Amino acid sequence: MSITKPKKPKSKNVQKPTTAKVNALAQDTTDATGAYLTTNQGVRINDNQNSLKTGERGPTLLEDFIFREKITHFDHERIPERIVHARGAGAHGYFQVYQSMAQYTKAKFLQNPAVQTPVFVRFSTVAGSRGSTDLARDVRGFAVKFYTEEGVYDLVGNNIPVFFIQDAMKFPDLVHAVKPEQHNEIPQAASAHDTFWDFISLMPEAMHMIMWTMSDRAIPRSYRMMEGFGVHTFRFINEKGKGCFVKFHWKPLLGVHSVLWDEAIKISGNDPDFHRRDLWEAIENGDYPEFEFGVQIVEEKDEHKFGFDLLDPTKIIPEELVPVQRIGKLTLNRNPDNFFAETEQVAFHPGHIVPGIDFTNDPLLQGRLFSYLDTQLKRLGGPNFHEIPINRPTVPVHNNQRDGHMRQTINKGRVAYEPNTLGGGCPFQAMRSEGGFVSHAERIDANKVRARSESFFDHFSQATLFFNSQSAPEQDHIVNALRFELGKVETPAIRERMVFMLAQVDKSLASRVAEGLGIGVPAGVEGPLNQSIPADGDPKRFQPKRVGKNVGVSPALSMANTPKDSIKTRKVAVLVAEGFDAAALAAVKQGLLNAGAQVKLIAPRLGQLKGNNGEEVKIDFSFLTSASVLFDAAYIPGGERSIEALKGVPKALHFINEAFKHCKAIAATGTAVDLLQATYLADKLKEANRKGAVVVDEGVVISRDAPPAKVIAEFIKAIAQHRHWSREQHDHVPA
Ligand code: HDE
Repeated sequence: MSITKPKKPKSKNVQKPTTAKVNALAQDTTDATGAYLTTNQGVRINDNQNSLKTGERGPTLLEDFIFREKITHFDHERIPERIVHARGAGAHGYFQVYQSMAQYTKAKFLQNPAVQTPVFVRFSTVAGSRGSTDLARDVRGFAVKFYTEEGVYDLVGNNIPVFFIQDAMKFPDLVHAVKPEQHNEIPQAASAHDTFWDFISLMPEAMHMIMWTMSDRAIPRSYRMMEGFGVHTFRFINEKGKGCFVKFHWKPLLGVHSVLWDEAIKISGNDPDFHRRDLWEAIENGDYPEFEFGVQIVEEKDEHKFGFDLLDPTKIIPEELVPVQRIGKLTLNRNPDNFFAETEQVAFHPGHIVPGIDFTNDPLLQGRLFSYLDTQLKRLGGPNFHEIPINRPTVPVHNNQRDGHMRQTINKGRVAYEPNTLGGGCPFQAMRSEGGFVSHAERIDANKVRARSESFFDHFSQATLFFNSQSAPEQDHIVNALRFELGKVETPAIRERMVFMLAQVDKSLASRVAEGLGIGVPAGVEGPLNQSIPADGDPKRFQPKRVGKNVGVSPALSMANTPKDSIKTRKVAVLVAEGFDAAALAAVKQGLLNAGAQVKLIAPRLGQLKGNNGEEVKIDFSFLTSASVLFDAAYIPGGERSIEALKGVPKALHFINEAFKHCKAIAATGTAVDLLQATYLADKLKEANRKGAVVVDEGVVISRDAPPAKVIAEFIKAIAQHRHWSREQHDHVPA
């Protein structure tokens, strides 16, 4: 067999990059330019197949600098993964403010609506390793790097507005508890195990966060459909030096949506990259994810007017108390060119702030300010991680920091100190009026203590507020999540202590979880309720205290109230076999595409299939390479041969039953109605045979002979609802 040798590019065809095009660090011209293989020193390689040996059968020589460079680089291809938030996906984009926020902050990127500030965003899970599933029940990281004209600003937030702990001192304990257990490194990317619940059951301050992580918020449908929060209270500082408190929010324009737990575990097997792929594909398709930037502003004089402490990261400011003002928009419009160079090496740090933004004394935030710099030193190998392209500010850096591992900058001249005369005094300090950063001069007059303020001790009111604010299906899902998680706990005493803790949040919640675990709600627990107490601390003082009895309801906390007016980017599966009703498929597909959805054809096999008009269509997935859990809705067009064929495909029936079980919109037209007879939707068919009828029943749209327009309109309405939870009450599908 002869192998044709690729032609060497003629030198005139080789594109020589112009100086202007060359980014100093992007020296690595890509394959297509006809470049030669070189060492990292630029020496051209003649033999990339054989190492240097003493004779053909002899030992390899230490002298082989080409081999040694290649293998050494390979050996070091993996850097330590992030200890938390290891699994993530990133995207580039830009941020634009809607109107000047000068009244509150002097931050330049929040002044001029005409300015687009470049950003890089990284979404992540927390507990799992880099290769773990996207659909773990977990908090999602939502970290935004703004490359502002005043330097880099990082807003390193989560998709849940509160945190498990109040003081950074407890973070290593929390993470050790949730990570795989130390003796056998099990389970991966899951909180459903003894050590996590052991720790949580002793820490009442975690209960508010637990309500969120056990809710569907912890299994989002997409990174594009979740909120983001700065969590801590920060400060805005205006030109006059006046400060106010601020909480940051990201509101997805597609609404806030989640999947069911049963789907999450099935998606994890079918497509562990589900969220990463979803983000990537949306951007490739031009469906740019958009999030509005929201702020809740509290004047300094109002610091103590709430029943909780603004510095306590286990508390929200209910939106009904302080409305979220939407002040700008984030658009993600470009995928990274290289996952490692950008998404993996990006280094976020809550301490990267710009003039106009400042910290508060939230003890969790204060601890983070140390941790993130420290972690980058280890993870990225030294103090020069800011020189990695993704981490570089878009404005010049001038300082007297020098040397260290992997230094890229070649600092010229003799001066690396300040003050100096030999360097003309440069670089100079910047006056406040020149954009010099000045910390907010908060007055502090206090003793040096290790302590926690009693204003932090109401651990249950907002947990109750969250639970009370959920719709009935959302509450059911929390109960089921806790039954699952605690059901995986092996130590009975931990389950009991947790159920007792839940009883402090809501009695019905505790008794429903207890019932699922086959235990009662204990009347008390051994030892104080809160066991996170200093050695000399008085357990009585550390007991949780509820402030006020009636916590009320906050509608903004329920995903049931999220906007449901669009099917943009939703994925609709169309189930077909040879002989499908081509006219119906074409009409419904066009209707869905016009509304912004995506349509994929699924059939018993891949390749091309003929419709009943003889025309061929390309099949996107076979039943083997796809699953209902990867879609938002399903449509089955008629066509006698197609339906007869699908009746004999168990996976097709399973697909429909499973989509039905997961409360998704389903439409069927023409003879497809007969296929539904063999599924759990059979109940919905009674009316379907009436001439011209369109049955619309809890997200199921069926018609034997109605005009397509009618079906399409109803189907679109049904998909926009995201899910039809009422079905959970009566349709019990063993799929
Ligand atoms: Fe983090 N966190 N964290 N965290 N965190 C890290 O920094 C830490 C906390 C968050 O996509 C680490 O670069 C401490 C709250 C995100 O690269 C590390 C404490 C919130 C990301 C670290 C917290 C976050 C991290 C690991 C308690 C929401 C991923 C790798 C005091 C407001 C950023 C790294 C990315 C990453 C420490 C708590 C968000 C070890 C000590 C609260 C989104 O430095």
